Amino acid sequence: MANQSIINTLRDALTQKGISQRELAAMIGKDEAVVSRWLSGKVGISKANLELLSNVLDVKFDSGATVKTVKRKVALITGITGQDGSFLAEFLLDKGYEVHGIMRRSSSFNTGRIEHLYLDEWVRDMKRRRTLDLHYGDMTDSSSLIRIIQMVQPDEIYNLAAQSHVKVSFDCPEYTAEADAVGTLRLLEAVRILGMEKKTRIYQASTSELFGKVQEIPQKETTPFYPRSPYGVAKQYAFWMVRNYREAYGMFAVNGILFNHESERRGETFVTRKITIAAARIAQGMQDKLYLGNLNSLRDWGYARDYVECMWMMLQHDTPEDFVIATGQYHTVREFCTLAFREVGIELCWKGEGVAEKGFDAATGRVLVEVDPKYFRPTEVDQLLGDPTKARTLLGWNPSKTSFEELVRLMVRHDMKFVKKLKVKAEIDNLSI
Ligand code: NDP
Ligand code: GDR
Repeated sequence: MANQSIINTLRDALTQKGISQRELAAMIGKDEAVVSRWLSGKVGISKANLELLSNVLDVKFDSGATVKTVKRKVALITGITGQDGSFLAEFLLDKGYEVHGIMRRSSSFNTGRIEHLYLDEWVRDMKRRRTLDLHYGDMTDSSSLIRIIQMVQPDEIYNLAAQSHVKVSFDCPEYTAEADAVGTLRLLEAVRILGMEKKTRIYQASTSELFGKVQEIPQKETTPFYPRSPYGVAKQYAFWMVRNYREAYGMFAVNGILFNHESERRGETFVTRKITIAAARIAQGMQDKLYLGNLNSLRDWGYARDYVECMWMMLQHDTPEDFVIATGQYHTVREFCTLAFREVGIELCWKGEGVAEKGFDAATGRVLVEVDPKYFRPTEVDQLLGDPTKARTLLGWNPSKTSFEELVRLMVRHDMKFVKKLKVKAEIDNLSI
């Protein structure tokens, strides 16, 4: 006869995970009748089969015959299709989390950054239980947020969804407020309406844009805010809402005040990726010139993969607190450009001032970079430099894991390959016409 506690625990695991006897049988390659006999206690389960069940169901066997279910932590990521969302999903899956993401409907696929995490498995067997699940929703739609949070019952929510482009926020200020400011309120309210204030920890993607016209250098957690764009103002509303819900309802809700972080997955209209793609295209003869806005702008640029780790660390901390996340070093847009072009073998030299400034290929004298005032912002954030001391001391986070030079290098190397593929594809398309 089988040990009753094993049977009970296996039954619980199947119920918790919503897996039928038939599905379990398919998952472990056995006949359904065998599983049925195990669960009815008519036959015992061998040690090898217990091990197999342990692996597929995430149940742990101790040295005695008892079995304890190890509940995976459940995380919900808004903005999972974005740069940070994709890195965070990878990070949490590696940590053994069950990960859910909210994606919005779009007329074409917007899941390019996360396809490697779910598509294979999904295409192979749609019935198989996945550790990454996507749900349609939108930060402008409370009902979708409530429905998803109720269904997923997350232990942790990472609110990364936003209209995140500062320049675009001047063109679409109302939508930016809806998604970035009121959207955050909708999320907080959803958790409160569902009575999950004590269960669910919330991370809010706050930003160095809160400091805007900086009131001190470097900026730290206590530096006063002075946002300079509809985006910055919307994020300031969200920042204070998170703090207010923490103080008013005792929620574990925290702000990560993250400075610019970039990667090979960065959106192509942000300045770093715009530069690395252009450098790669120019080097491969696919583009003549790069047009930029403010070359003097100073930013504290880090690597996105390093920053998502810190989001998680904030939610594992004993107390809910806000943290500045930055490298503590800054560079101009011009410096980023010089380094990126050097990486593809082009040495730039700069001549002229203001809108007349140009970047020349030192070897050929060809103009490769020019200023176009259309990329200027109505109000600019001239410089941002963060002080990550609190995160380093309290969380043990390492702000210098990836250097500025390494960041530029890894982005350019990625884009050289990326552009090469585009070039080959364009050549094949031309041949087939
Ligand atoms: P991205 O622009 O790459 O990603 C934004 C994500 O939000 C995308 O998944 C996007 O979906 C989604 N989204 C936009 N609007 C809505 C909406 N109305 N409802 C649901 N989802 C929506 O940003 P990052 O990954 O770079 O940044 C993540 C977060 O961190 C953002 O909130 C950003 O403001 C903030 N932040 C970013 C910093 C950075 O340097 N990267 C620094 C500080 C803060 P879709 O793919 O369909 O567009
Ligand atoms: P930012 O990033 O506004 O800091 O917001 P972005 O890369 O757009 O601009 C950085 C600086 O570069 C200057 N710049 C240009 N910017 C763009 N996009 N295109 C250009 O051609 C160009 N030329 C010069 C800008 O004026 C600016 O000073 C990012 C976003 O990820 C936000 O969501 C996030 O909150 C902040 O970083 C921290």
